[in-house]
Amino acid sequence: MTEIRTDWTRAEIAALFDLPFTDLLFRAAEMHRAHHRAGEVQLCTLLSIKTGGCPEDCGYCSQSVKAQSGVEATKLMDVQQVLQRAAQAKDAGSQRFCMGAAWRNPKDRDMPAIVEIVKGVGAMGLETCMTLGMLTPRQAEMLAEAGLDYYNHNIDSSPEYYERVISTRTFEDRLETLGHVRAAGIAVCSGGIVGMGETRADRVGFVHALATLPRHPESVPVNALVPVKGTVLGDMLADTPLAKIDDIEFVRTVAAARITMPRSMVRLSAGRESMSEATQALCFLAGANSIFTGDTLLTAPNAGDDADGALFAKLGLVPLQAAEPMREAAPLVALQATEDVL
Ligand code: SAM
Ligand code: DTB
Ligand code: SF4
Repeated sequence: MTEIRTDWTRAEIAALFDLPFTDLLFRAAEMHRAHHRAGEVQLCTLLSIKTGGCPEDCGYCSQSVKAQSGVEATKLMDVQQVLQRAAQAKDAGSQRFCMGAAWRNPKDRDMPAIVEIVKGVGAMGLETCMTLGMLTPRQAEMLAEAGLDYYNHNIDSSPEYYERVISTRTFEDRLETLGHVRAAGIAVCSGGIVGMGETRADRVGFVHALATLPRHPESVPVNALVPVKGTVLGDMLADTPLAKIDDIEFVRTVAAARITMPRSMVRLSAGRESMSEATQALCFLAGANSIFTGDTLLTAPNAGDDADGALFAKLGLVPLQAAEPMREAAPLVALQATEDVL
């Protein structure tokens, strides 16, 4: 069995990135097969339960008050409405329901509704994940007591590049919240974004920061930047056509995450909509084993169930049969396109 290491050096991770592409893929695929059923991919659904008007200045985000993205600010959704959307996601075959709020941090007055939502979604037999911004230790405990399975809080990039993308909170702030989440006993979901104009060294630093946490995040989302007009990064990239992340480099990042964090679920997250089927297939070969399904992420478009059904059928992939901290078995039939396509 592979040794799970948290003492990776940047030089070792850089050496992985530098491998000939097929060697890197081979190693990642081997690691994937040693720890996971390689033909299975977890299906997760996202819902923005509180959209826009966020006081943070994350340069990629359509929901920041600093962005002129046209995203309208809303209040926290009604509990029953969220539960209805969770039920729809479950019917569509989703296994994890991830809820995001455009907050710097939840206010204590928001917590009773959040707790009710976690309990309600968990009772449906869905894995629950929330991303609400920074948490106090007490808020993390409240979420744990409500039965929250995962908390998503991304480190986003290398510590050095992070400061160039976000100024309203620090990398250390992010780590502090991750510490509170761990201490409360909630599984950690933390990853970041590739394609924000960072260098290879930043991508190495990003994987290194995650792979050297005291415990690896159970879930590692790797997003490709969705360039949104009106955001700092979206506008910057629009003026620099060559800045879009190279597909092979994106796959290399996924592979490095898989090799350094063998047991984690590596999620091919935002940006799939503009990725070719072949690139997505390479990501699955490189060890990605989780995706977001449905037409929308939080505010940006996503590939959609029909496209995913067709892709799964083409690639012979099936939804994950049973995820680790699952409360009860999820339905297996999700994306039915097999006959249509073959
Ligand atoms: N406000 C909370 C926070 O920042 O922790 C939760 C919501 S935030 C939208 C969740 C994550 O989505 C961010 O950390 C970032 O990694 C990712 N994200 C946001 N906008 C994105 C974009 N345009 N392209 C790719 N990923 C994005
Ligand atoms: C994550 O790493 N990616 C998801 C989830 N965690 C919350 C969010 C992606 C957001 C993409 C941009 C949008 O929809 O606005
Ligand atoms: Fe706010 Fe999260 Fe968007 Fe940053 S990424 S602006 S914290 S919603």
